[in-house]
Amino acid sequence: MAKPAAAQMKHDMGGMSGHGNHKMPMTGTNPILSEGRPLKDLPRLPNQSAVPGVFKAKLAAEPGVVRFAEGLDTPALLYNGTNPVIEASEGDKVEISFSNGIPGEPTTIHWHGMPVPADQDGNPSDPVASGGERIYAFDLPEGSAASYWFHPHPHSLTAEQVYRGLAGIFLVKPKDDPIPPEYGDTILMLTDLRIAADGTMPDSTMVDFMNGRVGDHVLVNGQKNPAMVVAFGEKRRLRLFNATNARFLRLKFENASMTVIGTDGGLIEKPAAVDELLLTPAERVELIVFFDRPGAAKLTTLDYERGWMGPDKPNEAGMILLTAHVSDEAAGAMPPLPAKLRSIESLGNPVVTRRFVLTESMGGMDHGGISMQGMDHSNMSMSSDSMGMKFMINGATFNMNRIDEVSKVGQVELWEVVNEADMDHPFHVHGTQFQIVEHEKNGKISTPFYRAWKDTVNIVAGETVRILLRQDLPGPRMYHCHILEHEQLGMMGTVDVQA
Ligand SMILES: [Cu+2]
Repeated sequence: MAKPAAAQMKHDMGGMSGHGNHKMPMTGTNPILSEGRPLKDLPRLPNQSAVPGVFKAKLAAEPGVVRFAEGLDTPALLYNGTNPVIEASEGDKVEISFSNGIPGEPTTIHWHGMPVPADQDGNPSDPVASGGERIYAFDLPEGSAASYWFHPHPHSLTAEQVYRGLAGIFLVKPKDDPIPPEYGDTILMLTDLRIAADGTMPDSTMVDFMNGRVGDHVLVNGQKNPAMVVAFGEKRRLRLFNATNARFLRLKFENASMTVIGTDGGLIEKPAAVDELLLTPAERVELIVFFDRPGAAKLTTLDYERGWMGPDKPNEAGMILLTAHVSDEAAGAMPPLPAKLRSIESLGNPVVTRRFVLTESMGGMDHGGISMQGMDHSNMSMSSDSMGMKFMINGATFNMNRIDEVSKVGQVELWEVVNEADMDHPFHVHGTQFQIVEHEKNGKISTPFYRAWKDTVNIVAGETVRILLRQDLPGPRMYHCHILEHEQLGMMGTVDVQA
């Protein structure tokens, strides 16, 4: 029998303060999650405003209980008891009355990728205390239609609040959508669950802090390998959100064809057929999947080397995330996908160049020299700073009271992000969308296949990625690694955008 949620949460929340002797769940005793159930839609947050062009709702972050495995209650942190979807339109005014019902912890809501004012964007410097309330208010400008998401961003607590369940989807719809409505519009929110034999989520270990926390099960809308039924010849619009703390998802659709139509910041210019794609933490992709073969089409994972350190390297390949059963009955006539989806102008010539160098330090030892072989991980749950692991940008860990860069509203900048670490780091910038100019590794330069708006880009170990960006709203903005444990251990900085 599960303990009451609040008591359980309190117990679980103690894990990062260093009392540390929680055991890793034993292999073989892990709960089995049932597969193949019909794919559920995440619940929509109802609009409480009757005024056209206004979206108003209440959101509460609070402890709750989720049934992931048969007969087991999993204490979690949720928004209104779930992972809600907010759907609004370009031009709308948004007003979210937020309350923090998490016992003993501050939190914030960060509107990931959205062009919201800095003081409405849930910065760590704007916490909502436990029991406190605030209103997040912002307008959705023309051209902002995209697949965004939202999650907490409090100082030193983001990683834990997110893996315990706090995340939601924010869809901004365009006034005129070029994608045929016959394709539907399906949200697939990918999360990563680690669940112990008693149904609880174990505390993070040192390996989790090093690599980012990877779970036992990658879930879609909270379900393991859910099923959808499609007609032979049907085309479906699928929006994939990587809402995991640290999973690198190299994805393939077996027995169906994938075409990319959108990225973090909305539609790309022209559809781009792909065989596979890499979706790193916090990234989104919009796909048209063409079910052009009978049988079962499966969204599966392929192997990816992202520079794992220490033991417990997860097997990335061969997970089945979603199964589409293709019926024998042919779909009705499907309108074609337009050849042109939108225009994306280049941001133009930068007037400022900034350089950000990403490095790791493992407790004073050279990161290549640390040996994790044979370490007993029953005792590896400990406070993150006790091991002295650091993740840095330009040699410094995050300091909330320090401005690292000073910029100007409307100024086009070239950011050169250099990964001198041994792991990949997905780099995210708040408050705007950027354009990737090029990737450089070992002197070899490659340019993206298509122009796209992005707010998160994976920087492969040893690679330099150059991006163009412009902030249109003033105020302090964070930039950080979206492996949330790395963000927590310092891989974050602040750019102050001046009016
Ligand atoms: Cu990182």
